[in-house]
Amino acid sequence: MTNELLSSYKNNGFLILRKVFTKKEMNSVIDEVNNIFKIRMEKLKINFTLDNERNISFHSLRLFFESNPEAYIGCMIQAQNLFSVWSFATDTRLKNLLYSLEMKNPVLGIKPILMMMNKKTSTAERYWKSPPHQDWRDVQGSLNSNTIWISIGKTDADVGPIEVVPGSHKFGLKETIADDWFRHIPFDGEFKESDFISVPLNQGDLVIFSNFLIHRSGHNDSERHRMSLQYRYNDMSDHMYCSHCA
Ligand SMILES: O=C(O)CCC(=O)C(=O)O
Repeated sequence: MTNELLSSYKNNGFLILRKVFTKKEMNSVIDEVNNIFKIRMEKLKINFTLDNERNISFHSLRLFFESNPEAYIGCMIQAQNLFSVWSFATDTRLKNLLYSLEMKNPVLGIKPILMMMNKKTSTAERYWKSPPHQDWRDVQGSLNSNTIWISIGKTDADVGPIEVVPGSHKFGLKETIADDWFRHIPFDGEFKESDFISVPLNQGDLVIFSNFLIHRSGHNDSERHRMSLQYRYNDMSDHMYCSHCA
């Protein structure tokens, strides 16, 4: 990690790193997810077909969701338990990244998450689109806690990349309003709609951001799912966190 990248992370509250994971690694996650769906869909006699990029075809998934939303959601729950999803959480590349961003004793903040989001396979907006928020409000970890968001497939404008407000981690913890999702941060004069920037990523790229950074989901009602791996970390060396959590 160069000093330039470190100071960019400190100033902007996020850092984009390209090609951290290989296509092969990301495709193996896709294959594992496919397998979960395939097993369940075949039992339910729902046609399982792949598109030309190895994903389950959107048509197949939508048919599954519409005919049996409980089973679809069950598959998504099982996808959280995939070996690959958990193995990347402790990957040396991520550990080194955390150390180079000056985390001294990183620990996982919550369980690993795999998201596969699309408006057309969700029962409510809260399942595919998060409003402006800071992860710290929910996770309440160390002051230097962060989130690593890895793009499993291509996260381009069609699928609504994550959107961030550069520098907003310096605002501290913002007031929030309860909503259907959890709690959102209203526009309050300190930041506005046009401050959001979109973070498109290619397969295997990642964005790491401070858990105080204001961010939200982009819009995806395309015919593709937006797939990401998300890991949140705390630092046991943070005095405040250490004295509250252990
Ligand atoms: O992947 C996304 O769109 C954002 C998810 C998110 O912000 C969160 O879960 O905190």
